[in-house]
Amino acid sequence: NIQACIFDLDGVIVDTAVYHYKAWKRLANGMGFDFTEQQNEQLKGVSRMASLDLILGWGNITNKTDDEKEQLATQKNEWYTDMINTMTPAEILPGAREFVLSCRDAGLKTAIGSASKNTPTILTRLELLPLFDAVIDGNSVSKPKPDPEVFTKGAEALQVAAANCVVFEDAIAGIEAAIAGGMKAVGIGSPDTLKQANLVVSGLDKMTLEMLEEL
Ligand code: B16
Ligand code: MG
Repeated sequence: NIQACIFDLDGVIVDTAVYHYKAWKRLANGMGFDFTEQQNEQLKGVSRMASLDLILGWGNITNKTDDEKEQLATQKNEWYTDMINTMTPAEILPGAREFVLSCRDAGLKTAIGSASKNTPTILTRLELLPLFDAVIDGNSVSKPKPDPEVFTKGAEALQVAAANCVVFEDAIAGIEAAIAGGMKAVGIGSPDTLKQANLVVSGLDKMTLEMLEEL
């Protein structure tokens, strides 16, 4: 009874996490500290300002005003957008384009549900915009994952009931958001991390339409 597939962007369709990491690392290094790739895992699916708060905490930096935080986030985003502005369709993760196309061929609706305000740029660079019936992103939601808002708005835009939607997510907060919204959740990554998901695969290249029927 699955009628719609809603895809997270970063970590599911494309690996922008490496670019986010480079930009945040440069920002942290400029303030005199560093953080690990493992800490970077905690930033996945987390909004820009919430990510900054986590990073400042790791550096024990407690004296930034809201204005200064705004400037830091803007600086990071400039470095980040410099990198994503040169992305090409070759950077689409294995099987992602093919799986979305097979969903559409089978008559399922497709949408993007991402925390990123850079979603339109990324989808344009990857030439993927025509593959989605709706795009809900960081520009159109007020409550970050694990709040289900981004996916609930996606289901509404597609005019499909939540129970008939499946969400594909690489972040724990994203899986929680899908479940909280009354949807099925497929984790992209490791079953040890994404415990709440109905099913976990290593990537969309391992996903088939038959697997949707068993959710
Ligand atoms: P931006 P997703 C998330 O995208 C990223 O995983 C997260 O690392 C990032 O901080 C967030 O978008 C906001 O991105 O700074 O571009 O608005 O995984 O929800 O597609
Ligand atoms: Mg993600």
